[in-house]
Formats: sequence, structure tokens, C-alpha cells
Amino acid sequence: MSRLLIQNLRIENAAQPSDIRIEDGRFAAIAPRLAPLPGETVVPGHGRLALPPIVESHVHLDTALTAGQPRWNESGTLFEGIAVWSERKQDLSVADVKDRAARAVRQMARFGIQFVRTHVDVTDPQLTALHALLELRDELAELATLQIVAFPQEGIDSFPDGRALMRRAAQMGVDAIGAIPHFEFTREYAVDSLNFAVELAQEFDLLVDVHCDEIDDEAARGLETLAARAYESGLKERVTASHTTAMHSYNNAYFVRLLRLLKMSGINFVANPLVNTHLQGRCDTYPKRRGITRVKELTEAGINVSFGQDDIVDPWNPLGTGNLRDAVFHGLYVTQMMGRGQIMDSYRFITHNAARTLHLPDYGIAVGKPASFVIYDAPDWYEALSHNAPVVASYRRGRLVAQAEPARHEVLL
Ligand code: 17E
Ligand code: FE2
Repeated sequence: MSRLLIQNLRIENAAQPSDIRIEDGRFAAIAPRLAPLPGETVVPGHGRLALPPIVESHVHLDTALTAGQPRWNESGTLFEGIAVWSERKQDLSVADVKDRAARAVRQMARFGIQFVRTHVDVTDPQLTALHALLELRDELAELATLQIVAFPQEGIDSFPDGRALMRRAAQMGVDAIGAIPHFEFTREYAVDSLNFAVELAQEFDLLVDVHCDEIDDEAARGLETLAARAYESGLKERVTASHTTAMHSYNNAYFVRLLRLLKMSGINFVANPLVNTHLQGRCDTYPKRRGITRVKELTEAGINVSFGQDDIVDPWNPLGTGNLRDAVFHGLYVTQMMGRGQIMDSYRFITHNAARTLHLPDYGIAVGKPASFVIYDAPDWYEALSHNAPVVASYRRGRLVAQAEPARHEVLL
């Protein structure tokens, strides 16, 4: 039996430190002070923060690390990004996608990310990116759990054979079905494509995650259709609405009416604060909208919201390392969730809330669960967030999969 004792960790901002014993890849004991057992390896925790693994609930790994290929997105709009990617897509090979996506996941592992929901563009007759990501899902399983969404970047009913491509993706073994109502040619196509996506998910027993109303059009109404179908079909919390930036522009009377349905529907939300503050508001002069969904109001209504990175160095985001701390840091500013308690709890956007959206079983630091967790060089999340503290250790099922030395800095005067 392999045994490890890590002493003196602050679990999820706890005031008092705990010791953690790991046996055969699972949490065997968690208590304020555990006496070392004969032969047990003992590691000091130095009173550092321990969190459950970081969960990336929204990223596009197939497009990662392609910024500037074949050209840069100079307007900074979603739509120029889609056009640039459509050109780059012509040159895809399985090896190209696997190389970039694997590099992105390995980089994300440095920041404690162990679970990743990736959207993969299936508006490609060859489904090259999907073949690549399905292979990587197996090959990277020791390092990270990948969840794959069949994402119709150029539409379902507005793209040649769009429905057939979605069905093929479902047959090939994706985890979730996507849609993109605000990109479809007409409102009718938007509604039809959402109905199709929900029915396909039911047929194949899959989750749903829709790029929903990622536009500053206050009349974009994909969300009400998605929420109604989630409610009526019983899929409910198996459904996620990503982006929903149009909600920023809804009038308050409509939002209040919508909120009742959103609560009844049980659906999850994912906001991408970095990318949507960059892509949205591009048709505005001044005042300029922030283009971020109503995170504070949804959270206060008890609705599950998580934060994603969306993009790492691609046509929609020229910058970024994959560190989800950046999405939380920026997200708190842009949503004005800057109270002490809001800052302290904000790790939940990239841990528990995201894990709920992904339907991860056995998630969390508790006796009996797989010993997966991360340790920050900081005593609590407030300090970790503020100082961008490194993840000094990332354990996955009891195994150390990433580590870092805290940087040393000296001011000489
Ligand atoms: N595609 C899309 O439709 N929206 C996005 N935010 C990204 C890709 C990154
Ligand atoms: Fe996205």
C-alpha cells in the first residue's frame, strides 16, 4: 500500500489547517493533526491553501495557439475571428491539432487544471479536429480529463450537411452537443437548430452546451428557447448556456421574466470574462457595453455559473496562458463582485461550479474520494488571487502531476 501524509494545509480557505493522508490514490483521512504511520512519506504543507482541482469549463483546444495564422483578427470581433478560423481550418491535419491541443493542456496543467471541457468545431466535412481530440482524450487521460462538445462553429441549419455532421460527431463519441443560434441565418433556424441539438442529446444520452446569444443584439432570444427545452425535456441541469452575452443588453423587465424560467430549467451558465469583454461592444461607440452575462444576478438567484478561458492565443484571443486565475481576476472586476466574501468565494467559479456543469463524479476534497487537489503558494484564495500565486503541487488520484518552485524576489533598497 502506498501512503503519503501532507501536513498543515488550509483546505478551501479554512481558518484552521488540516493534515491529509492519501492511501492508494484516495483521501484516507483528513484531520487537524494526524500522527505519521510507520513507513509513511511525510510532506510539509506550510499552511498553504489546498483546493480541489481547477476545472476549465469552456475552452476551444482545436483553435489554440493559431493566432496570426493565416492572418490576425484586426477588428477584434467574433465574426472576423470565425472568418479567420474558417481559412486556417483548410490546413488542419490530425497531427497539427493534436500537437497544439496537447501543448495547451500541458500548459494548463501547470495552473492546476485537471478537467477540461473543450468545444471542437464540427463544421468540417472531414471532422479532422474531432478525430484529433478524440485521440487526445485517451492519450492525456492520466494528466487531464477531457470532455468534448460537438460545436457547429458555422451553424447547424446554415451549414451544408450541418445536421449530418452533428449526428456523425455524436456517433463518434463526443460528450456533449452544441449549437450556435445567434450565427444561424434566421430566427427560425436558430429555434430549429436548438430543438435539433436537444433531441440529438436525448437520443445519444449526452450533455448539452450551447454557444448561446454571443452577440450584443438585445433581441437575441436563443436562451429562452434553450431553457424551455431543457425544462420540458427533463434534461435540465445536463444543459449549459455558454457566453449569453446578449443578456447584458436585455431590458430589465424581460430579464426578470426570463429569470423565472432560468431557475425552473436548472441549466448552468458559463461566462468567459476575458474574451467577451474583448469581442463584445465592438459595434458601440460610447457608452460601450461590457458584453458579459449577468453573473452577479444569476449567482444571487441560486443559478450555477462558472468561468472559462474560452481561448488561448487564437483568432479570438491573441493573449493568454490558460491560467484560469486570470479569468476570475478580470471577471470579478467586470461583474463588480469585489466584496470580501465575493472575492474569497470566487475560486468556486473554476472549481465546484465548473465541476457541477461538467457533471464530474467524485469531485472534492473528502475522505473516500480520489486524492485529486492542488496546493497554492498562499494561505487563502484572497492572497492567491491577488498575488497570482503559483500552484506548487497538483495531485491527481494521489500522484503528483505538476509542481513549481515559488519565485524568489528581492528589493535591494
Ligand atoms: N467561436 C465562437 O463562436 N465564439 C467564441 N467565443 C470562440 C469561438 C472563442
Ligand atoms: Fe466559446
